[in-house]
Amino acid sequence: GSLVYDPGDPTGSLHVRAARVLNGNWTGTSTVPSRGLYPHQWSWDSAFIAIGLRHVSPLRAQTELETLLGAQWGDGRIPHIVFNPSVPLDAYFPSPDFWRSSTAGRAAGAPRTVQTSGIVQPPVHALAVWLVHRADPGLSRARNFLPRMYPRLAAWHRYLLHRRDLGGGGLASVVHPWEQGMDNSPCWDAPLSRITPAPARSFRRADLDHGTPEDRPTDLDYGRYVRLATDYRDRGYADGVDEGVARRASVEGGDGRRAGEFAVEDPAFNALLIASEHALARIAQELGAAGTARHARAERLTAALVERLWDPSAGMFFCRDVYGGDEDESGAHASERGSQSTAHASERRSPSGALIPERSVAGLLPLILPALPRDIAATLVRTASGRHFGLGGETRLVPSYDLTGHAFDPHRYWRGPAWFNTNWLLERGLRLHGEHARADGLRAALLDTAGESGFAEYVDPYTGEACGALGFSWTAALTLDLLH
Ligand code: 9YW
Repeated sequence: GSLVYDPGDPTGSLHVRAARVLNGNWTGTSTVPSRGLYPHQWSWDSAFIAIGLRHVSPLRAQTELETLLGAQWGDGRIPHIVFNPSVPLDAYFPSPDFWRSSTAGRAAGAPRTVQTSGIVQPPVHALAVWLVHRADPGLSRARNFLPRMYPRLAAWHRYLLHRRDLGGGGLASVVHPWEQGMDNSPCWDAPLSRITPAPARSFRRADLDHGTPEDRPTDLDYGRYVRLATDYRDRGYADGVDEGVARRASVEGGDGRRAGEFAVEDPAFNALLIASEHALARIAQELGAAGTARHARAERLTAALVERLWDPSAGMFFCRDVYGGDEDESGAHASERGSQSTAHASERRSPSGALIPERSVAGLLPLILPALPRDIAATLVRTASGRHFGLGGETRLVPSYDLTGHAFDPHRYWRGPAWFNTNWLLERGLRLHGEHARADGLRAALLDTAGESGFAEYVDPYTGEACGALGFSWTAALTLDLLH
């Protein structure tokens, strides 16, 4: 009811309409993802928003990122939500009184004045900072934008690559499905099934005031999200057993690193981290330092991504369930027990956990990486264009999940609908690897669908029918980026 513009207003060019959405969602210091459903600042949303906003206002784009990075924690983490203090507590769940960042997050260096969540989202930020700088280098230099952002981005990457290397193989793990950004992806079903849900009566979902329940995660999913977030908060948002404030002995594993019950290495999260590491190298060079060490690190991480998450028979990347695959209580890994065939050889080299055999769009997104081996890039393009995702054929936009998968639902959030940020990343990846015809087709479909759907949050991948919120910020922002 509090819309200050009509997101469905079809008058004006696509550019004018997209800019109008971003103006309507601007609060003065940042942009909300959507007026009704998401009334605060979200981390990866702000990065995508800034990438589009730079074409209409480089100053607002810089401010967007400065506001977010201003809420960074002392340990380097960038929180997934920065709360707007003027929004009523019951407008969004979980609210600041759930996360209690300034008290529960004190040991991890949470800010004292601004309230935030305690989990993170995909690290698109260095990439966004670099692209925003490039849009108006003069303004950027005049405002000292890069020198102010660089140390914060470096600390952010350090946090992810050190505190979050829970699998010990060099990649960052997410400790909650919300951290990866694709909240109810079927990839989380197996690792989540081990989590005891919080009772439904112990919390009240605010999202159902805005969305159709059929388009949203289920109550059972929510109970598990709440349990994981509560446990993380209650151990002071500590990531390793060594830094646990009030750690729970019952969840310590045999490898000495385990603090929580959920840890997943996700291909999209890590691909965005690697792309951002390349961007950080460019920022360092711009500031007069050598970027070579960072580029080299990004290449090593690309190799680790392939080593740990590539599944040659599926022709795409899978998630790794870091605490999965060890059914016996002692915590021994499957590959260390009995019957070892040659098929277990790769498991022995990367011993932690097991791959999750679910085809999510996340498993295609490493296509954005410049150092990806050529044969893997070619295989990803084939997989995207085949029956599981339908690029350039069966679907208008690439779905969030396997069209033939057991959990596919064309309307339920991250279990099938097509999203604009993931399709924008694929468009970039196709272009990077020389697939210009496919990239052009996807770009045209993105622009048509964004305009026709009223800049919807997500759409039916076959028909383009709007789902979720309208006037969604990253949809409008990435439309602007594709128009330039
Ligand atoms: C929620 C804001 C966020 C996105 C996530 C998306 C959703 C929040 O909205 O999560 O309450 O479910 O899954 O990726 O950042 O747009």
